[in-house]
Amino acid sequence: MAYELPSLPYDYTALEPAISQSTLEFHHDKHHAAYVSKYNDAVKGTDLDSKPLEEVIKAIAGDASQAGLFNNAAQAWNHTFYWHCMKPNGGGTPTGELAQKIEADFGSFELFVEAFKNAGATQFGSGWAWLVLDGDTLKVTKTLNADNPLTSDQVPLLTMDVWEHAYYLDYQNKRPAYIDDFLGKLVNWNFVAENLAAA
Ligand code: MN3
Repeated sequence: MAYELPSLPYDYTALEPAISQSTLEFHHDKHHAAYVSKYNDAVKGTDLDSKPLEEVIKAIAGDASQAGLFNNAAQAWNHTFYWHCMKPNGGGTPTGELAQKIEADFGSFELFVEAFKNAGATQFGSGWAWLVLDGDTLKVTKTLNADNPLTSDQVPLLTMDVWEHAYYLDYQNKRPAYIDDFLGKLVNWNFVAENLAAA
């Protein structure tokens, strides 16, 4: 049961100028596609082949003998989730239950922003910044390389890719500028609110 590379939920030019068509073409059609393809090759013929991606990720997390399969499974999942975390004319502030929960758990939206920017900027090397629901509490976390919060029993609500391939064509070494645009112009708060409501 091959996992199919999902299409982007918007056009390749939809996030310009914050994220260029060229970045989305390389990031989705080359990087994400490669993770999916390598995952399918690695899972084929194993007893995990019939399982959904989330279950495979949870089943083999921390198993050093399955590191290759895990990395490609998690990167396939992370990227699909990441595309939905952005939208054209995104950014701004969340509303409703999500806004109240962020205020309650971080003190204010500004303090959440500070924590999320800090997580993205201080992830040394490649990885991801996340907003997760951990038990009943919202938390900001960061993970290295392919790791994701599903393996810590946390519910991912929002993620930002901070691998260089996510921003280098548009921002070169200026990761903080990419992070500012991600929060200010790209975040799809409706998607984040849906994830919280479903958690
Ligand atoms: Mn990436």
